Amino acid sequence: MPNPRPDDLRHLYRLMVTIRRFEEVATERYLAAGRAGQFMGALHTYVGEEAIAVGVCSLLREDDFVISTHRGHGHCLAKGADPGPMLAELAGRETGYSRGYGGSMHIFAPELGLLGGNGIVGGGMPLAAGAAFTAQYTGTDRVAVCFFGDGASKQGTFHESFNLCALWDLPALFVCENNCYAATTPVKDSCPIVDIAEMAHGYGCPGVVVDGNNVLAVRAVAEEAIARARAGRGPTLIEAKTYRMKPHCMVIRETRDQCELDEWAEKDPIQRFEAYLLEEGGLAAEELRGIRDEVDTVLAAAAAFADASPWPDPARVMEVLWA
Ligand SMILES: Cc1ncc(C[n+]2csc(CCOP(=O)(O)OP(=O)(O)O)c2C)c(N)n1
Ligand SMILES: [Mg+2]
Repeated sequence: MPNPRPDDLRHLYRLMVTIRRFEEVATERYLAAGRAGQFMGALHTYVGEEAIAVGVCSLLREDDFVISTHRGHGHCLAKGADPGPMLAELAGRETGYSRGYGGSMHIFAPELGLLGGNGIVGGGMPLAAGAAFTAQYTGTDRVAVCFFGDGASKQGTFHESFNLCALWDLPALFVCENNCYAATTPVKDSCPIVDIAEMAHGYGCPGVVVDGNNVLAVRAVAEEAIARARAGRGPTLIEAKTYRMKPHCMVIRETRDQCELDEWAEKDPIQRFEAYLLEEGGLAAEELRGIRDEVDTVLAAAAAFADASPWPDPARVMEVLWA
């Protein structure tokens, strides 16, 4: 894969910073709501995993499908979602992507190819197989990307869905975000093999391990897998090794060892990409600061938009959102 152009590098950086800052703003707002006696539902942040969604989604077209998870804000933003309606959804407002009915785990924007987050671990995989089937059956070269966690790879849905995609050469990409834990369960306590990617070989498909904290490495493996899917050669399983830098969600206290947290903090995907951009990408520190400032401005406007938005009308609660 040729080195990305400076414009591509800026785009990747902006997206990664947008995801990080979105999660920070969402966390602040969640805590503030709690102090005010309101509960905003679940909030699982993607801090530390930004390189995966950005590396993969930056290669997708708008008409490609993305099937997300309970930890899905990064997937949505990387696929082109607007932080305003996203924060509005988190706040339960009418202007949210799911009209405020879904919250953090149910951001759904079919116009962007986003087929939703999912509160059911492993629930997205059959949807991804269905989307990939649709792409093939209707004679398009669209692809379906299914993000899921290491924990979800132990669900039957993974095996059923991957098997079908392999059998019918469906244009799917399964991206396992192995962040070392499923809630508080370490992956070594639930998985008999070191590399989840190996599971693809049982279905005669490529399974690739990649450093999930390196956006350019993720992009390189995703490019090959997407090309394979578009060419009608079937699915690939990418296992992106990463780490979530925050607790599982807002209501579970940190259980992980501090040394381990410190070790992974050294591999922060944004800091690593910044170092690359400055040393090899030809971008200046001032330019990166400018991008971060722009992202802050966008997120401040998004929060103001959410706060100024109306609550959903209870009289319309039974209306079908998407026919
Ligand atoms: C079918 C099902 N089982 C259990 C849960 C509770 N639960 C929510 S998130 C989670 C951990 C999922 O781990 P993983 O797939 O590795 O994703 P991560 O949270 O690490 O991103 C669990 C067990 C659930 N939501 N759905
Ligand atoms: Mg996990």
